[in-house]
Amino acid sequence: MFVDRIKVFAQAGNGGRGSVSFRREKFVPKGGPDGGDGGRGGDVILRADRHVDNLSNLFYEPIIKAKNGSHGMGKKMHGRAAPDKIVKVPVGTIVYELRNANRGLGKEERAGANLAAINNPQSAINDAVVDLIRDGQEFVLCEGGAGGKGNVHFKSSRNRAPRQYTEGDEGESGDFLFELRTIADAGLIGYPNAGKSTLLRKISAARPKVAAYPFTTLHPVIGVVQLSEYRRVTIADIPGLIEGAHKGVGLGHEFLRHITRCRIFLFVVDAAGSEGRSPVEDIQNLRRELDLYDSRLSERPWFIAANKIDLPEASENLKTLRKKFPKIDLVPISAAKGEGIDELRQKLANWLD
Ligand SMILES: Nc1nc2c(ncn2[C@@H]2O[C@H](COP(=O)(O)OP(=O)(O)OP(=O)(O)O)[C@@H](O)[C@H]2O)c(=O)[nH]1
Ligand SMILES: [Mg+2]
Repeated sequence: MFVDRIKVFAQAGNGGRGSVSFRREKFVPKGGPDGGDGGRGGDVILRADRHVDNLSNLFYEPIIKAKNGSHGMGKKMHGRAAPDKIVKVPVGTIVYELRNANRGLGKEERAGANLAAINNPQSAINDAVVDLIRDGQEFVLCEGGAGGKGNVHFKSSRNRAPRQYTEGDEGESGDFLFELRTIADAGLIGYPNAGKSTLLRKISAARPKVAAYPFTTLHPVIGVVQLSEYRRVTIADIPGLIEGAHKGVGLGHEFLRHITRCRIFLFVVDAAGSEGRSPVEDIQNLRRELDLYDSRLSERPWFIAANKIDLPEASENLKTLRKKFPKIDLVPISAAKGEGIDELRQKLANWLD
């Protein structure tokens, strides 16, 4: 299962209570207070891990809790600090705190607010708490409570047998929205069946499914392309887009956020027009969808991979494509037959420099 958006409740551990205790030993009358401090509650820590590719582990465990610190004990013994709870998330995870989280709402009200937040993230959530963009990057999402003080701290000249202590502090908690925005150098944009996944299989070790029906790819897949011994780039294959994708038609819109961080876009187009559409219009429509989704995306560098040139209809369309987009780098390829792939790899290196 691929999960790229999920609501999570996180709670750090509470600090342990301080202890009230008095030293009792043979030959030491009135030994004085010796109650130790409580231990610290565990933190909830997020760690970006490149081996994790989506948020599905949180789907089964949407409540993250760190343990409480132990209470203090006699003989000035401190309670044990609780271990931190470390949660691995994919690189590219953005965390938002949900508004109203934890603010005295009833259970149902809270559920309603959270649902609204998920359906309309812009309106109901606060700014991002953190954006985990590097492998190994850590972030303390909820801090554990400090331990309470034992009665040993409350001894004074006037009170030699204090019974005071303090409770441990409560650990931080909150409702959060975790959202994955894949990080890749290049994003493949195209209609369903254009051959995006076939291409990714050809140039990387990634194995997205390929089939002759639309919407074969149901979630983003990242491929690593080894350009040289020292140079590797990542490419994101996202589900096919169709007109209206920015409004949620097809599968497209849900996944467009995965290409918002790509440095370049590679438009993969069926140059043979094998489904009766014109490749030129395909590109124009796709460009419009990007623009409608987020106008900043249409300003990013883009290039064309004119696919399926093994089919005879492609040659005429290639000419029209070149005429229509004279300033845009175009590489004719056949992802299925492996033609033009070497040239495409070289161009990728140039484009990304
Ligand atoms: N003739 C020919 N067919 C190709 C070529 N590349 C891909 N195909 C075929 O086109 C169909 C769709 O390929 P996919 O790679 O699944 O297309 P996609 O763009 O990933 O499609 P979605 O995941 O549905 O968006 C498959 O039947 C492929 O075999 C090519 O270069 N030439
Ligand atoms: Mg595909």
